[in-house]
Amino acid sequence: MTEKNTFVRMASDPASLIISSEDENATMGDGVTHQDNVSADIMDRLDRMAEISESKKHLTRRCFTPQHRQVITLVSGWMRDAGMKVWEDATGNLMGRYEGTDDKAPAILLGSHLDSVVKAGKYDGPLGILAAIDCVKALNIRNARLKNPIEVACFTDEEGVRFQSTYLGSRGIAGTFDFNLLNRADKDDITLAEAMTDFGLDTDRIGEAARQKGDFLCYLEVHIEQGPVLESEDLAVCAVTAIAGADRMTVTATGKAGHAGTVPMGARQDALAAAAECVLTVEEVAAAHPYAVGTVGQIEAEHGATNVIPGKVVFSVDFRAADDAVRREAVNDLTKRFEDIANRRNVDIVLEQSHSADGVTSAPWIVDAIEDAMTDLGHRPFKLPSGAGHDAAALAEITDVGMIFVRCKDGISHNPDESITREDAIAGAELLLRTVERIGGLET
Ligand code: HGY
Ligand code: MN
Ligand code: MN
Repeated sequence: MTEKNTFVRMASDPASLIISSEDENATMGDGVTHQDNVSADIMDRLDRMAEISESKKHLTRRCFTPQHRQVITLVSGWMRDAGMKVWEDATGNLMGRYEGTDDKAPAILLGSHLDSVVKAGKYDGPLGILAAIDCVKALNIRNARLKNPIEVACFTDEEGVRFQSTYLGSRGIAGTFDFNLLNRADKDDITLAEAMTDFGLDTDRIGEAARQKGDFLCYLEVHIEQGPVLESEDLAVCAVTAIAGADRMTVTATGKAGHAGTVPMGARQDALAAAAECVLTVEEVAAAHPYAVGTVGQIEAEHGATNVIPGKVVFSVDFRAADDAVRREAVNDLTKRFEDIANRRNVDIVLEQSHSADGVTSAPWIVDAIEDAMTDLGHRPFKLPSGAGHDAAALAEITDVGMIFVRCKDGISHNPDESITREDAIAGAELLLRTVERIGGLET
């Protein structure tokens, strides 16, 4: 039964939606939509978050740092203003909840991550957080309630920069937190357990962050594409079909330090030369496998000096592929070739796996809801897989997941030149809202 001034739109599922006449798509004169008003200052808020950095020269915000605390303080205020109840969970995720009309219904979980890589862009993580907050704000100012509650998660540590941990907060919620990480130390020799304790958390209670499978109807995340496809398709947004699996390793090459001027080339056990050959091997093996990528992002010669033959070198390997079997085969190939290099150069090479996650597929019903919402909003429906990892991959353990990509300039990310337009940021927030309305059964 619908009230005057309302209309019913059949949702992607049998349940119909009752949308108030102030449908957020209705223009408020000169084409300005409801979302334009709700997210009018989204770029200013993203700039504000980007100012909270460990460095004065660039944006770096790792987990459990004073800057993590500062950004929680800032964002939690925005979450309260949007109408949410706000708390921090036992792994340091900042959480918010906007009640629905049926308190027994599972929540729709939205969100993204608060942490960044080193010398990061402004939008990787924070865009998804603000899109989620604005989705709730858009409902709240219309006094609209879904059947399902909405929860927003601002995850502690997705990038894994400080402790090579990745998905730390989202795995806390998924109940897959790796407690072995607690003894892992950062570059200042502070362990994760110490950092979490200093942050005000009790590491004995980490398990309390875990949510049950039935708690959520789904998890939806807005994120910049971090690739060039949407730009080439001249599209602002799209649905994400899958998230590639990844292996991360820390490799230690141990040779023999020596005098750069006196040790003949044939008698050297040069750890850095061995590591350099490994780096090029990562590149060759990735190139030899379909849709695989391999990266050595960090390398350090211990006590390195110009006139010393490096005795010990530590470097990282990040290896991914669209297909899990291909990734596993490639990593095996890599391991064997590292052994050959070790034998030929009389250098010891040890690989320690720091992360391994298989690929994750978005729930088809969510991809459909996103594409239907794209049609509602006048976008050409489009979808593509993600080569980048996202918290959605961790949450897939306990609920169906889906993602919305937003176009970013030249596909640049993990780089201060990361750039999006205000219109595309708002388009991402608007598509999230429409998808949530389609999934959540809006009631006014
Ligand atoms: O590494 C990734 O794919 C993500 O940015 N953490
Ligand atoms: Mn990200
Ligand atoms: Mn990232």
